Amino acid sequence: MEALIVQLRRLQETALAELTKISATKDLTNWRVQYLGKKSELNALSKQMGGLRQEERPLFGERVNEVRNALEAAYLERQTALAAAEQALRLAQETIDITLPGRAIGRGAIHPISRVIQEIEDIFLGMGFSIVDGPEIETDHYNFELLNLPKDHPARDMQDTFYLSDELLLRTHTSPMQVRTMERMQGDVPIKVIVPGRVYRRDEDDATHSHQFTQIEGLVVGEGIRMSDLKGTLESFAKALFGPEQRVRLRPSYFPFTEPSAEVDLLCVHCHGEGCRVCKGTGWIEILGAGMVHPRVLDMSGYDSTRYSGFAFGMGPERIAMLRYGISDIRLLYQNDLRFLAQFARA
Ligand code: 2NL
Repeated sequence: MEALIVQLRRLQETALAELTKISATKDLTNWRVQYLGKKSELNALSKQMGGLRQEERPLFGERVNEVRNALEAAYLERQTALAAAEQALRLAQETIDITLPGRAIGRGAIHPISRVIQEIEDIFLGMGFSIVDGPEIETDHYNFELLNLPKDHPARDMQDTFYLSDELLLRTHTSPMQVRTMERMQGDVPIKVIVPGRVYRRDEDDATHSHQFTQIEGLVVGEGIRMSDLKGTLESFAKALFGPEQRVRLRPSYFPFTEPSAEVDLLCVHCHGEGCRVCKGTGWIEILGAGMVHPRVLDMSGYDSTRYSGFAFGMGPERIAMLRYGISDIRLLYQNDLRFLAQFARA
């Protein structure tokens, strides 16, 4: 009995000493099998109870239970501690550094040409105009013929054209869409439209010319429409676009599709009339071409020119964008260089 008790104590000491060395859950399982399993030394010792005397058995049994309970308690404690340590390690490894700055997503900007077009559209919508658009591939008929530019007309040389075939071409102005609008309206009045869109001319590209650019044209047709209506409309437009101090000045000019025709100047947006580099000292800058719709154009589109009259105008959003934002080279508007475009992003 004494020897067995000593063996039990030694067993407990060894087992607990081994347990403290364990640092992985897999080794912990092996330990439990070794010291608490069916084939453990503890089990073997407890079976020796049969060889003891009757009165010794309760005490020995009590000792065996004490050792078993001690080992089981130590096992559970170690298991809890190991699980906690392993979880802490996993959490530490899986930590995300939320202080690391994210990758910024660049904010886009509206292209300066689009911005100018939107602004001009808003102004004319406010004056009761409608916006129409149409095809960039047009027929010679709509692009030239119906605009009083017959095949032998010298003004056709002014607009060197990209022809796709004898009859098809890339439109050289947005006027064909205004002619189509008059046709669609079948003699009804009033017509008040603006037509924004891309147009094409065979030109060498340089700082102020592009073979492809945008245009906004306007057309008003009704009874009793006069030159003063044209001037008043463009004056309201100029004030809305460049401020209430703006003024317009008409100079005689020539377009095949208007008579009379005029170049329309605005007070220089840079020096406001003083004279500077931008306006070449004149105090005025040309911004539009305009005129009273030629009687032949009205008649060809189904509006009796003895009863109806109208005015029309055309302008280039590129030129307005360049004046407004101080852009010196028109090509910057087409190259889509992000360093240029990003300057038009709103905060
Ligand atoms: C310019 C000049 C202009 C028109 C466009 C037009 C259209 C019809 C009838 C008569 Cl359907 N005229 N358009 C008239 C005068 C000038 O544009 O310098 N554009 C950039």
